[in-house]
Amino acid sequence: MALERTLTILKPDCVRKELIGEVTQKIQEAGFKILAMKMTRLTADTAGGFYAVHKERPFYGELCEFMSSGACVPMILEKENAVADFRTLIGATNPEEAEKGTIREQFADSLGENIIHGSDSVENGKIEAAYFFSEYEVVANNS
Ligand code: FUP
Repeated sequence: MALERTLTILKPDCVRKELIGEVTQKIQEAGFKILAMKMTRLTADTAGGFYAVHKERPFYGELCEFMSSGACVPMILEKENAVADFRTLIGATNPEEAEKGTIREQFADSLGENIIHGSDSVENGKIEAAYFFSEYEVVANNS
């Protein structure tokens, strides 16, 4: 299996609920190496750019409002088969449909406020990583 990178965001609800530590621990225990990490706050415009693929969807406005409602913590993660394994770790988009033990099942309240993002492909992961990090902020993690 190939070593891959994926982009995650601990969303504003994750930060507000003071779950940064607990969720990050689950990510690391699942074998993901953190190559880049920061706390930042999106504006409605930058959130809209990140989710531009959903521009025509009815939930787009609420999504941009929520994603810009507070601080978030994006990270670039690396692991073999990272994209698929991370989506397994976080569970279905709707926490009511997420498998038991997944991050969304454990911590998320609703479809709209579902704690965490994970890239859906290696290609999108690269685009999303570049949205938050310059190449100088991505550090090799050999530990
Ligand atoms: P995911 O890949 O699991 O992050 O899900 P999507 O890209 O389909 O959706 C991105 C975000 O839009 C979700 F995290 C939450 C929000 N969303 C809604 O609010 N309502 C929907 O019906 C679908 C998605």
